Amino acid sequence: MKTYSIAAVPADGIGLEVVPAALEVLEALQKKTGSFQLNVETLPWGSDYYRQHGIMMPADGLETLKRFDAILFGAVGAPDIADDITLWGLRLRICQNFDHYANVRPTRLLPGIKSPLAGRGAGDLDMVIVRENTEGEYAGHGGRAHRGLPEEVGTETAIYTRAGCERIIRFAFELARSRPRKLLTVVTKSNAQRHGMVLWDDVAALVAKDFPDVTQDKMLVDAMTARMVNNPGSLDTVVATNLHADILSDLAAALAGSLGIAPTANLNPPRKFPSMFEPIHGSAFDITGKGIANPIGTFWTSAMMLEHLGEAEAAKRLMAAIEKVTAAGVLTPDLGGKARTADVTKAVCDAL
Ligand code: GGG
Repeated sequence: MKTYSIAAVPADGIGLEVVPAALEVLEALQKKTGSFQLNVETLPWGSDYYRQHGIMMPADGLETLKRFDAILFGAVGAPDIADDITLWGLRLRICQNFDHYANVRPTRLLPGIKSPLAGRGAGDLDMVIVRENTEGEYAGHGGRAHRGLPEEVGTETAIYTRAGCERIIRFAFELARSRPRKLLTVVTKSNAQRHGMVLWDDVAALVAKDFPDVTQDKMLVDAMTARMVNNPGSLDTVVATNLHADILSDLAAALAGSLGIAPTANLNPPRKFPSMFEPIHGSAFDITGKGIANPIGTFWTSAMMLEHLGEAEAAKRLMAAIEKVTAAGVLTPDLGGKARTADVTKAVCDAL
């Protein structure tokens, strides 16, 4: 039997509810299949850790994480701590230092879930957004000067490197090639942003030559939002910069019914560092502690984690159980249902 070590970092808000729910489901899955074992260690990092220690994770936290095969993450963000401190102190610290350059965000309509586009082509919604995850608008380059004075200035410089563009675009082409429709949409804003975004377009045109079997089209990010709403079925694999893809994937999740069901994988494709799996949603402190957080995004990302670890059969089984439960209408309030986190978790365990 194969054994994998998993670092669970629930972190903040509803992360502390959905990650334990996913661990319960993974426990049921390993008992049922008997083909793999997960040794899970939960690391108590996040905003509470910050309140006690002044940092979101220990100074040697990255060294600790390197020992694991994968990381199952919850969410970051707390009402009493600045968002840039929580995000950069934990989630981005891990993604940047572990070179998680490929952020993969699949979206499709699960059975029993109603899209806000119902009756308007939403049935064709089945896309995967590849988000560049280490540079671009999240390069962390910039600063503030003359703080508090009327002449204060803040700069936020997006950085696009040829190497960074090429590796993510190549990754996206490979992914597009592996999907039946072999269609890749490259999203930029190269009419207005005439340096880095034009570099993206140039690199995409070069990389496309290595993928003659993949159809490529180009969209400006503003027009892309309209296309996602008006004709989601015309999209399959999408690649975009860090910020653009972050925004587009929230839209995609909303079109698929709720941010609560959307998963994301932060991958280090050469596997030099453990990859990290998490729901797209944040800490959602408006519903924290109410027991109604939707755990489906964390279950789905757990299936992605299993697939990444090489447990494709178990991943399929978990997805089938999730779909059985959504089809049966066991849904949390964000999806119009009355089920609680614990009800959905139990239903998925039973379905397994
Ligand atoms: N589970 C994802 C999460 O906690 N996201 C918090 C957040 O604010 N993320 C911003 C970003 O990823 O750009």
